[in-house]
Amino acid sequence: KVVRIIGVPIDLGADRRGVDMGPSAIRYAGLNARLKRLGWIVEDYGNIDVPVPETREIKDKKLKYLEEIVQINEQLHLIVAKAKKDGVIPLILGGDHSLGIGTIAGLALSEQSFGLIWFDTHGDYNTLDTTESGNIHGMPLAISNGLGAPELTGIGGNNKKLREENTVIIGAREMDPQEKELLRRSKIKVFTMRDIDQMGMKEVVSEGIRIASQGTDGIHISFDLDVIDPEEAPGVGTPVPGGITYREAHLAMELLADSGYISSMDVVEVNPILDNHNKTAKLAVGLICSAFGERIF
Ligand code: DIR
Ligand code: MN
Ligand code: MN
Ligand code: MN
Repeated sequence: KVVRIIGVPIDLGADRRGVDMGPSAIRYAGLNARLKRLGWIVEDYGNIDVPVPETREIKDKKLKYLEEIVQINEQLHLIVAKAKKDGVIPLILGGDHSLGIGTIAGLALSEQSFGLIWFDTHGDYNTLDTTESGNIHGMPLAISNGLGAPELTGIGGNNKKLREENTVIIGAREMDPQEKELLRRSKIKVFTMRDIDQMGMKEVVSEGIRIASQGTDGIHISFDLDVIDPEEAPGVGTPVPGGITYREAHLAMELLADSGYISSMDVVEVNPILDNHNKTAKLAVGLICSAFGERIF
């Protein structure tokens, strides 16, 4: 029972500065001690080296900071692959969601297969052709599915790294028009906020677990804190009203923990600059603990 924490203080994938402080805020909220109390052996790898935007320039407005993001995800994918090889659970702290590219590329190098549950307001399924912002944090799911800039899809080998039929998005409520079209043409299962309203979180997550676990060795959770309503999680890169509640988020993590399928996790987009006394980082720690087996009673 070993969890290896890997911090990725990156904010090159998004316009808003501040998510680079996410790993620090999450550790400050007591992550390591709480995981230890749950009986986990915690190996903190520290943070990956990430360049500061002010020291770089944007070369391509459709793929901002491409070179830097490639270099960071090259590092990350090797560290994640090593964690899998060592038989520990990688827990990646962001940073913006562009780090999802490196995590998944690393997981794909492992002999163990995985399904994916992507908790997010957004589809993160933009490509070079569909992006309106040029921000790479809006692209990691598409990149992992082999769509987009070859410099990014090529990390860890030029393959499609996920199985569409084992991939699920939960909590979607804001997508770009062309991104939506592209996602519709995939086999990825999208549960929107409306689905959660109608079916309830329990049904949505149970169905998500069924899809992601079918024929796979485990489930990777990629959790963008912006999926939670900004009332509860104000400190995120891009707050959007109408998100899931504090309780729904915990229920989702508890059901995933009960399933026994969790094999890796990203927790991304915590922005301490927009936060209220580290509320969002504290919530992130609580959710990680629920995912790692903490129970109310
Ligand atoms: C938007 C926003 N779809 C983009 N994406 C965000 O920039 O591509 N993802 N905020 O988390
Ligand atoms: Mn995201
Ligand atoms: Mn998002
Ligand atoms: Mn994002």
